[in-house]
Amino acid sequence: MKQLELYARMAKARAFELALADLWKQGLISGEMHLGTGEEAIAAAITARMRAGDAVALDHRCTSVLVLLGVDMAAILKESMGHSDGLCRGQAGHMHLMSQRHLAAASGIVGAAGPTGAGFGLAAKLLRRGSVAVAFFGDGAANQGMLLESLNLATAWSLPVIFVCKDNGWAITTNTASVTGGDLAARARGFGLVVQDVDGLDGSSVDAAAARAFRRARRGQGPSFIQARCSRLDGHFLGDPMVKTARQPMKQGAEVLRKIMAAALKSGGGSLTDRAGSLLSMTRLLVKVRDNRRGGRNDPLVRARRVLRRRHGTEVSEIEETVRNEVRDALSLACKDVSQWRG
Ligand SMILES: Cc1ncc(C[n+]2csc(CCOP(=O)(O)OP(=O)(O)O)c2C)c(N)n1
Ligand SMILES: [Mg+2]
Repeated sequence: MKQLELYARMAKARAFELALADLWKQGLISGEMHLGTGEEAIAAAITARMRAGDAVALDHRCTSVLVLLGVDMAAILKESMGHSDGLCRGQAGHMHLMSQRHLAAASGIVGAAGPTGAGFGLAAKLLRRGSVAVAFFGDGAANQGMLLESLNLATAWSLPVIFVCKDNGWAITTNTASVTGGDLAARARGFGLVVQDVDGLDGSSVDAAAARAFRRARRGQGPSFIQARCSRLDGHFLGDPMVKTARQPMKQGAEVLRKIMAAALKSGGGSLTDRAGSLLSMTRLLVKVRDNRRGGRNDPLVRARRVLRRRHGTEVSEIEETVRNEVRDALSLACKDVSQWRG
């Protein structure tokens, strides 16, 4: 059954990223850690339609897609920990993971998935007819010039590229609507792409859009743009202060409020009405952030489980057990090697 298959993929992606989060919390991964929690339905549905010869360009939230394409989980874990035996010999970290065998390349340069995806699309058109390139990027990236240039070339050259915009509404602390002129779907349509706007928290909706986009691309009918609306469940990075404030308003928010009130009482700057307005919009944003919590109503796994639970409860539990075991095995393999390496 398609929904169970999608759920199994989503659960695997989630279990893997929770393992990454654990390693990061233990201090075994240095630097920022960006998880794709909230994007699992998108990753699951799109990767399920990919086959050998298809290529994928990824952004800084790349691990779910790589895992679902079958990249070795222990190798990704080792890479994230900087192990010389990792997927990219410890040189890539978690944001620049690549696998030549899977034709997959990630970049932390926001918007880079556009040109990389278009390049993969050109290679598919010239060298591997019937193959497809997928470019995953965020709503923030959709305002980058190089991404817009890629949309243009993809239609001008009728490249078999599927541009997947994972629209979570944020670019770090910027509410992307506040810096986006017009709307992304209309913009992509303006470049001549076929556009679909879908609920990215629902695997079946993404799957239906993916079916159409892959069919077009494989038949040589040109590029598509899927705008998939999703959530950012763990903030921009792990330990995101905005998430901490939103989720523990009494603890964190009081301090923020104290500073804002102190600033409001000082003379100069905006009027009291302006400041009150800012405070109100900030509170609204924090409520939005609070609602997007893992395990909450905007969590795609919670939604999928709710649909499946009644009729397929046993299968759901089995799936969860299986993916937990797979990830645990990868984790113990990766960490065994790490302790040898560190010792
Ligand atoms: C060219 C470039 N500019 C800025 C940054 C800093 N930066 C990292 S992630 C990010 C936000 C990206 O937002 P979006 O594309 O919506 O992805 P999201 O983090 O929401 O998944 C920014 C601005 C960067 N890495 N590269
Ligand atoms: Mg975003």
